[in-house]
Amino acid sequence: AVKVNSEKLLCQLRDKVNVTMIQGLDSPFNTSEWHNYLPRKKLSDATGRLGRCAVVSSAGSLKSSHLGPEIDGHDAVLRFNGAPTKGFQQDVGEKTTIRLVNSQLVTVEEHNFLTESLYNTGILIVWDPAPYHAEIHEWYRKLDYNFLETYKKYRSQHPEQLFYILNPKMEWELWDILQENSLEDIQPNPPSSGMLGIIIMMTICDEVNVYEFIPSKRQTDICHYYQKFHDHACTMGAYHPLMFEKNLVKYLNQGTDYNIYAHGKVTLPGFRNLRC
Ligand code: NCC
Repeated sequence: AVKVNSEKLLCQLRDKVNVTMIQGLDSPFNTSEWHNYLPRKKLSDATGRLGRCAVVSSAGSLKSSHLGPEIDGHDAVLRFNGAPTKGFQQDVGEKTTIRLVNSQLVTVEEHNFLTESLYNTGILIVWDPAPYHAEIHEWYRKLDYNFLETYKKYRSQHPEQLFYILNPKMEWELWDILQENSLEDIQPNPPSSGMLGIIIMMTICDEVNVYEFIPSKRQTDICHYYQKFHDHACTMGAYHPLMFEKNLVKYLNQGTDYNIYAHGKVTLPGFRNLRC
């Protein structure tokens, strides 16, 4: 149950959720050392104005979807964490314009973030769970995963690849809207990479097609399309308020219910096309 109409909700998202990347002016990143690591170009300048964009969830229901060509037909494609394309092109395509990764993936060594070639394509954005409405300073002192050393190393090794740090303000601005529009109390944890990625794309694209965030008829307990691991929580949520995110996205869908059923596809407008 969402409390306002979908046009209003879209306007709330546009006006209340600030999608920005950490910049050299943001204290405590305003040092000469950090100045060399953080990209100088704004994300929107780097990508240019994008028309149709795709967001590809990592859900197991992408398996056997044959959505690859349709996904690659977009101007830009956003993927998450360690989701591969090699070997899965038929179902998920091969274009990667932006990859949004969480700080755990960057930090925990078993993920091989520094050596896996998967990460060398496209623009990277990393995010880290921040304390509720924390200022950048407080977050910096209490990082959920201390990813900054690995970030610097990666930047030194791949200076030409754009690699942003998401301003953590966004997490809780978005969470507040999820909470305001829900009749139940939501767990006080930041939204999933999936939901953050959808909002990022809505700020830089005219139209965003999201695949298998809302599950199709292929819904499965298999967590990821690229692994054999089963866990119902991957789709329904445990730590992240995934159910609430999905209710909201379903509510905002401008496509048909058939597209959800058949392709797990939701169509959302870019923020710049709204009349608020
Ligand atoms: O699994 P994960 O997410 O990398 O998936 C990316 C996004 O796709 C959507 N998704 C995924 C699986 C599924 N069955 N249904 C879905 O809708 C979600 O929106 C999800 O956000 C994350 O959000 O960053 C997350 O990351 C993983 C893990 O850290 C990374 O894959 C790196 O290994 C988390 N899993 C664990 O920590 C065990 C997951 O909770 C959230």
